[in-house]
Parts: sequence; C-alpha cells; structure tokens
Amino acid sequence: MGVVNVTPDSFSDGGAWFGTGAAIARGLELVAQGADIVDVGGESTRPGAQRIPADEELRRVGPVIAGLAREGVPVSVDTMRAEVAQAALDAGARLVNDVSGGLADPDMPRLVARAGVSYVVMHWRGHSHRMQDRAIYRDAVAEVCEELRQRVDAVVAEGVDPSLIVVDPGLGFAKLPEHNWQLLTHLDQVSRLGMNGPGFPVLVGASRKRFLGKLLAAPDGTPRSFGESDDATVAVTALVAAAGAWCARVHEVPANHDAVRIAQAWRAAAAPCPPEPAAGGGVVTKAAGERG
Ligand code: PMM
Repeated sequence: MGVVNVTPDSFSDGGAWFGTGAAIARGLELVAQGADIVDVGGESTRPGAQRIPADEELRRVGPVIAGLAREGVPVSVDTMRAEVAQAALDAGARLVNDVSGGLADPDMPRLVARAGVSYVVMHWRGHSHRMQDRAIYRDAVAEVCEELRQRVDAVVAEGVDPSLIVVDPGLGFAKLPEHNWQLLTHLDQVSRLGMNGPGFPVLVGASRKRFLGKLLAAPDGTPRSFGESDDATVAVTALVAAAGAWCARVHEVPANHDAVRIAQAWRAAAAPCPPEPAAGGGVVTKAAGERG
C-alpha cells in the first residue's frame, strides 16, 4: 500500500503531495512502482496534530480519489469520518482505512457495512493531540489484542462483514518504541486477536515512524530524519511480510515492493512440500540438477 498524504503537515511527508495534480501523479507513480493499493488521506495524525474540519478534509481528498479511481487505481481512504468515507466511496474508493477503528465516528461502521467494502480497523486510544499520554501498557500485545477484539466485535455487531475486516496494531498511535517492537514481533497474536482461530489479515504501518529513526539515531542521539528511515522501513517490511502480514503501508514503494517479493519467495520455500503428483500426472518444471 502506497501512501499519498494530501496534507501540509503529515509527520513523514507533509506538504510533498499537497495539491490535487501532484497527489494524483504521485498515486499513479506508486502504482507503476508496484503498489497494489493507494491510501489517500487528508488529515494528519502525527502526534500532537489538531483536527481539521470535515469539509476541508473532503476538499483535499475528494478530487484525488476521483482522479485515481478514474485511472483504475484501487484506492483506500484514510479517514476517521463517515461523511468523508461516504464521499470517498462515491468518488470510487474501494477500502476504508479508519485509524480509530470506528471509535472516532459512531456512524462509520454502519456506513462501511452498507457499502460492503473492506475495512481497516486500527488500534487507537484517542485523537493525536493527546494519544501519547495513553501509551501505558502492562502487556502491550495482550492489551492491544483485547482492545482490537472489542472493536472488531463492535463493528461486526453494526453489520460489517468479518471477511472484509483487516486489523492493524496502530504502530506509533499511543505506543512507545518498545510497544511497537513487541507488536511487530507478535503479529500472529494480533491477527488472531489473542484467540485461537484463523485470524484476520494484518496491515502494518511502520513506514518512516519515529521509533525507527530513534533506533538508528546518531552517536550523539540525533534521530534519523523521516526521509532517512526508508531503508529501515524496508527491513521491517521484509520481516513482517515473511511473518505473514497482509499489507505494508509505505511512503516509498520500490524497495518495499522488492522486500515483499523476497518474503513471498521465502514463505513459499519454507512451506511444507506439496504431495508428490500421481505418476504420469505431474508437470516437469525443471530439469534434474537445475538450480533456481
Ligand atoms: N499511520 C498513519 C496514517 N494512517 N493507517 C493505518 N492503517 N495504519 C497506520 O499505521 C497509519 C495509518 C500515520 O503515518 P503518516 O502520517 O506518515 O501517513
């Protein structure tokens, strides 16, 4: 999933694509580079960000979504507002990415249910201006799983089809670096929401986040800048894709696309061998002794 933030102030790429033409061109570029989905957002969720009015959010994302959808791009809308999600779906978006998991706007789950589109339910503990005060956990993985499970139950009770739900641990949203690392290394639990069963597809949004820049800080403690955290993002993408994540949400696609393809080969090679085909019925794909 490639990100297009149509905002002047997103923490990682604020201002770069703030304008309809530039944002549409960027979305098309992300697809050409290998993105399967383009996530379009008009409201910054960086820690401390203040909210903008719904009509301003819509003014930013509406024309970009319409332009990309016209070109056949699978678009998701990154919004916490049902009103914006509805307009985005009308403009051609096919997925709703709600970082509040339906908590910010009680009308959102019903709207998603009616539309019958995929719904990203992210773990969230409150709006950006105060979320880091809430980064308090005894057991981050267990608590995030439990809170996400409650959200999933709530949106399903509003009519959302469980087979269209994607869950997201919400890296950086009311999380300290140690919480992000614990969640990243327990994605199987996040997928199953701490229960037994097949689990939900998982989306991971680690791209350019502060915990990467902090980990790779210079000897004097200066954190890596957002733009200098792309290699670290690729490393996380490879690891989470190899661990079975469904989607990595990233700002720079090409190397992340490579990382996903490497992880696919990795998982395919690690999977148990298929049973030997019946005699005479198989297809020979490689000469004996040939190496891949
Ligand atoms: N992170 C941001 C915005 N939207 N959506 C999902 N599903 N998961 C995330 O982790 C996420 C998100 C903040 O990052 P940005 O401002 O760089 O886009």
